[in-house]
Amino acid sequence: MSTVYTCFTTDVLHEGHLNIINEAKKLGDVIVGVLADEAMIRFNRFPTISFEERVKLVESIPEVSKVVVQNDVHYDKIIKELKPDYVIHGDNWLEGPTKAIRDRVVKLVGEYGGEVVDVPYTYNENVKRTDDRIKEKLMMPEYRRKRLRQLISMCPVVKTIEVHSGLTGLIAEKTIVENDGELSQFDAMWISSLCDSTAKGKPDIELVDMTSRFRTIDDVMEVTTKPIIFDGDTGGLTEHFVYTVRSLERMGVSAVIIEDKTGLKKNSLFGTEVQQTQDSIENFCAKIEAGKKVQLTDDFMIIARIESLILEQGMEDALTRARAYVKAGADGIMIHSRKKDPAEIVEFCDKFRSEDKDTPIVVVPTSFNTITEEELAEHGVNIVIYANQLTRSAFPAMEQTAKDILKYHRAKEVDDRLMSIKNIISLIDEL
Ligand code: SPV
Ligand code: MG
Repeated sequence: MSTVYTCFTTDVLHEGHLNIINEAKKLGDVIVGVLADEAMIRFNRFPTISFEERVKLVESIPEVSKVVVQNDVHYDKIIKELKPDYVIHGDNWLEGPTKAIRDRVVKLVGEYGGEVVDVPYTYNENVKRTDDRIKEKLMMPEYRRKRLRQLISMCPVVKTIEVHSGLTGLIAEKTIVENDGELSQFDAMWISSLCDSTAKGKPDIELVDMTSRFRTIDDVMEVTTKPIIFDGDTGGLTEHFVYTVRSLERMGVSAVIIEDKTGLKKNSLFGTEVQQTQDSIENFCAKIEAGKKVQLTDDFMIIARIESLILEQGMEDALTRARAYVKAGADGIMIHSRKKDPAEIVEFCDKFRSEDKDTPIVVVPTSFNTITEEELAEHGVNIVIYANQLTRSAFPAMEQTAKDILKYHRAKEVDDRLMSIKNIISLIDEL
């Protein structure tokens, strides 16, 4: 009897999956791989039910003879173990980033005379409704909020990109690339105070008020499912911060990062070139404690950001503050630096990790941009935030277009570098 292998990356079975199983059954004994949690995340399919529940779901299909775990989006290990006569999949993997997965499967099964079977992908109203329902579920506050903690425990490093609108949210949500056979995408989104203010043409001095910042969060949430880390600046007065925590938590934001500065806050990348005052350890701890006290779920995180290296107060001061903030209840530590050389960040992470193995560390490698995510993770970093690169790439492109239209008195000369009208109108999903 021939064996047929297929892998499911889903939480809900619909007729498309059952069609694949039926086609598989015609070819032989059906073995189904259930993709493990971490691989589901890499694949942009964040699980809404547990791995065990997904296994049970597949086991309930009568035509399936055996269910196995597939740990990686690539089939290499499982194919080497099972040597199936056929690997069957929807023909949607003939193009796009998943083509790399298919190419590897074709090569592997070819080595022992196996075959890849591409079944026409089922796409109809029912299937679309099921897909939409999973997406809607992931958008709900209770799912989105806890997703950051889940990611921290499941991924070596949580890759986070700045967003400040529905459009940038869509880029964070949908961009997925295939690089040397590996799929890569962003895990989370950062609502930067710098970029949220810049998008409004305002300075990054806590001038854009919370109502407006919440409006940005809402715009992003309307069109995305990924978890949100909110840049809470100084958190403001402790008496105000507690309300911010409640609002963010209720909206489904996963974390707020507050920095230990007081008075008129300026952007950290100015460093000591402008007047900035660091808060006392005592005051800042009281703010963290107050925030933790009002929070209603265990999911929400208050992350304390240390400005000692930015304000040239030294490594010892940074470490002393980290210890105190964790003791006050901080769920994570963000350490910031504006040096080009990542050495002081690495030193902080190594020293902090030698005494605290668990508290998540967050970094924003804007200045120290030569160090890779993998290297940062080796030093104990859990979350890497690309805090302003989308804004900084969009601005010069728009400015150049404006200049050229003024120069040529028409838009023909700029047209080649623009997104086509067809693409821009199909960028946005319709319900
Ligand atoms: C932001 O993105 O607003 C930040 C990070 O706070 S930084 O601009 O580097 O201070
Ligand atoms: Mg900021």
